[in-house]
Amino acid sequence: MKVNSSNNFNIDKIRKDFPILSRKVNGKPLVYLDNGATSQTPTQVIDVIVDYYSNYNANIHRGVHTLSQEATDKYEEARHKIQKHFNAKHAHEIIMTSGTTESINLVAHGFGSLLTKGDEIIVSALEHHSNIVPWQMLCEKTGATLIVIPMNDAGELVMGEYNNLLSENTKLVFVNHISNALGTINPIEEIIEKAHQVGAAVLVDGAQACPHVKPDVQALDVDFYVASAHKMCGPTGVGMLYGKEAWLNKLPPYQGGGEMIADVTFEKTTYADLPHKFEAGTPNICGGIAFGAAIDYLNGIGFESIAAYEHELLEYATKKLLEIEGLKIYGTSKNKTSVISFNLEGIHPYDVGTILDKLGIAVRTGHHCAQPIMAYFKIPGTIRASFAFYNTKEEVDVLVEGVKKAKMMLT
Ligand code: 7TS
Repeated sequence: MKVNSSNNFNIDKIRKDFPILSRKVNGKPLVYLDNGATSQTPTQVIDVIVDYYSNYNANIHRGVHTLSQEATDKYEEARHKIQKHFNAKHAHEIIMTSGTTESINLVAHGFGSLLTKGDEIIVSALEHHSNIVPWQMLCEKTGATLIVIPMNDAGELVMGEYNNLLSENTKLVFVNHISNALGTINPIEEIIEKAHQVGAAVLVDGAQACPHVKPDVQALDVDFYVASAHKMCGPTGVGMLYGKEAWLNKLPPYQGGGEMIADVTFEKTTYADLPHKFEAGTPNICGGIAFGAAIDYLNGIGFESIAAYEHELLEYATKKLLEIEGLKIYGTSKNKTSVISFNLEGIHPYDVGTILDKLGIAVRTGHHCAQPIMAYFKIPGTIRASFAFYNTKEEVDVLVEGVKKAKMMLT
């Protein structure tokens, strides 16, 4: 049995937790390297989903009956797990959402009533579209201006420029923790500290970071932090927004409806306390509970072990891929996670992705919802292999052979 150098990391045992990893695609063993898009789900989480629908499926926060109470208890237990995982001060600072995109839109909507003409929002050149478009919409609505921290050829933010962009007009800084397209880990500690010096709030998008690291929102002193369960071995359609209590109290509700009210008359409605003020309607109850189970699962493996193992995979894959002539990697920061975006000279990424799929290898090709990054490099897109802790060096070898084959077929 192989035991990795990282403590207690038993890759054979871990892979057995993921039933999907033993399926075949196009007659070949699946090599799943599209974890940046969505992660796979372990039996421990699948069992929780089956248990919910088999035993206590009911609406929450409203029934006196046993099933509703059981579902409510489990759902709130999941919120507490998320609170503990991110080290939020209060459970009511965790808002359950449908995912990162909704979390960002919730905050952007809230700032609609706080910003005016002349205010500035800073985003980074490394953002996913879901981190650009809501702020553009907010600027259109409020007259605020969107300003961008530039990047360099390694795919790193130019921090000197960031310092120059900050001013008393800066009201909000928005940056992802880790870039989905390049894997760059951004210096969020410094970004948060500098933004606070001019009185701006900071929202960090942790969608790509949370599968790899365990953020401590109090130590970071971040104002908002967002993530999606489906990139953390949980189900799709559920995610979280952490917000400092004071900020969440300041922002208006995002959606009106059931569950988010204290009192309703036709003349006036008063809103429920946190977190319910932001949780209108029936949520993804099963998803929320499964999100808690996914967090338990990841912590059971341990983030230090995950990071150490994934770093080995990254180094191994980078070295092997660079041996292929004409292969260029985009995103070469020393500070990056297990994502490799690359192209073969003169070959469209889509064509490579199609051949890899025939070989059972799942990668993402295209602009990765980060068109400004592709524009910077003047390319239509990349082939992106994004590794998780359940991938292996043998799978990297299959990828490398697949890329060689694709190159041969396409040149
Ligand atoms: N922010 C980042 C940094 C992301 O990578 C993604 C999804 C999102 C936000 C949106 O997350 P959602 O769960 O609300 O959809 N990124 C990707 C990707 O890289 N490939 O597919 C989805």
